[in-house]
Amino acid sequence: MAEVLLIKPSTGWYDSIKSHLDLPLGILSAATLIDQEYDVKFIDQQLEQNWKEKVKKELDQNPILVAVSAMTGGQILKALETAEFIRQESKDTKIVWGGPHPTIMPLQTIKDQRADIVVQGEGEETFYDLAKALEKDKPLKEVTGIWYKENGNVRFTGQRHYGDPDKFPMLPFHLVNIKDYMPSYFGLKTINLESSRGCPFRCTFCKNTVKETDYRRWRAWSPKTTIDYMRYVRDEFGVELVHFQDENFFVNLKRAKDIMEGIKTELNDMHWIVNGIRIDTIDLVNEDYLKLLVESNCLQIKIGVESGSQKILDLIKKDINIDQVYRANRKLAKFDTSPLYNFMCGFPYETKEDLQATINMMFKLKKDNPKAQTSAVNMYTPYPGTELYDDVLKMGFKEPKTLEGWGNHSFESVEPMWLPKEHQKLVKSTFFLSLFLTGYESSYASSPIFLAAKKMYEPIAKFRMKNMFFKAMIEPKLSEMVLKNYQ
Ligand code: B12
Ligand code: SF4
Repeated sequence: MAEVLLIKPSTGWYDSIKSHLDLPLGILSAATLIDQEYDVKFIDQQLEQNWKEKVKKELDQNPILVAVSAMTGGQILKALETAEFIRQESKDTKIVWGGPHPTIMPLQTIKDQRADIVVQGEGEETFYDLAKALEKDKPLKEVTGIWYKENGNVRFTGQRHYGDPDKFPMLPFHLVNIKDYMPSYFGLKTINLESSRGCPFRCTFCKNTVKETDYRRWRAWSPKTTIDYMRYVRDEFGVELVHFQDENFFVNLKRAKDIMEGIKTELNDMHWIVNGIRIDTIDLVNEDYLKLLVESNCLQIKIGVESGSQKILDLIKKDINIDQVYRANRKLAKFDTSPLYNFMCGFPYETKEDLQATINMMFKLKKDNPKAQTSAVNMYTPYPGTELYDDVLKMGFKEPKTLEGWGNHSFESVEPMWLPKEHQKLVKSTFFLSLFLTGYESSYASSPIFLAAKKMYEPIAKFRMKNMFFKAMIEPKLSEMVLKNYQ
């Protein structure tokens, strides 16, 4: 059986504040079809200190391709380091890139000499067709959804429309040691899964709105498959809680209801939490629906609010209003589930007043609903292909011209030059302080060092944040030094 080697590059900064790894759903999903016919090997850089040795060993088996996955940001740097190593060790091995970044920036990715082929968008079918073509020496132009080089020219074979998830085989769990990816959330053995992909909404900062992709077309696993998946991970691995990574779980309310009923009646010893739910969905559904959510053991729902300023919500086309946010929160307060509200800052045109409105909203949500938690106020990072990106370009943002540049493009390092200098400082201080006001202990398996620091610093962070008292903030510099030594 021919071999295919998959490598998941480390994600950088996030590794240092987390005590566990996320199941690498992206690259594992991409492998679901090829796993049926090839000898697939998987290396997770975060787990393998000596990954280079392992890669070398696999290269001796002459894999038909080596594949890496990358999100925009630090993961690209690790993917580049990996690709460089492969080139050095075996210059003819085909290097394939996939994942969110190559999907939104395929041309620049394929132009890099450390990439031979880019898989754009959903991996399952394209990756399978590609492996087949490489194995049988067939022309790459027959594989829809890829970018490749031919006689020095870049070729694109056209966009592939995404498949029906229900038709995909189950994830190839056997490729990983599942215990490495089962942290304890809420004291329960947890695993990441998905039940849907994409989102039809139009938020101007979100990768789902990138024009050249099919991400806005929402597609989902059926309630039956979702329940079967949950049952499988419970019975095989002892999983007690499933964390759905969906960007918008509730697009089809009937489907979501059927899943909740299935969990309640067939899997009542299991729990779940979900990433993607919109505030207007909570506002829309009736109380029986929320009762069912609780009865199906949903411990947490993560809701993107993004800003407490209506001006900013309108700018980013979030299509929600402030009243809805408070109304939905009060409605949720009657139920035994914990909403975690996600916020962002540093959007273009944001002022001190907008930021203050966000901070006020965070405190008010917790006051109105003691079970409510808030995320870190993540700094807006522009992604190419989104509507807001064009604005920040006009406002002075210098687009990275290389993959390395995009590797350094993350909130830790991007200078928000679309904002006045004074506001940049406010944004950075807000982000830093918000890290200490999150609900990480119960919902997120954070590293012990981070949790200890959080406990000590929380009262100061609360005072500074509430009053926007950011004078003499030496703390971010200090923590940067600590993190650097810790990494
Ligand atoms: C879990 C998660 C994380 C985890 C780890 C993710 C990982 N890759 O290991 C952590 C917490 C570390 C993380 C961090 C961040 N994340 Co995140 N994260 C997610 C989340 C919620 C789920 C990822 C997932 O498992 N998806 C399910 C899989 C199946 O989808 P997929 O990865 O796209 O994979 C498919 C294809 O892309 C393709 N594919 C993927 N890999 C490969 C490889 C090959 C070889 C091939 C052929 C195909 C292929 O096939 C897959 C199946 O079809 C997504 C949202 C989402 N639902 O996707 C955001 C998401 C990936 N994150 C995002 C962002 C913005 C971030 C942060 C920048 C957030 C922040 N402000 O700090 C950081 C970046 C960290 C860094 N330094 O790089 C964006 C990515 C945007 C972008 N341009 O890359 C997403 C899409 C959310 C969003 N809608 O904006 N994240
Ligand atoms: S609702 Fe969420 S996932 Fe959907 S487009 Fe907006 S930010 Fe993206």
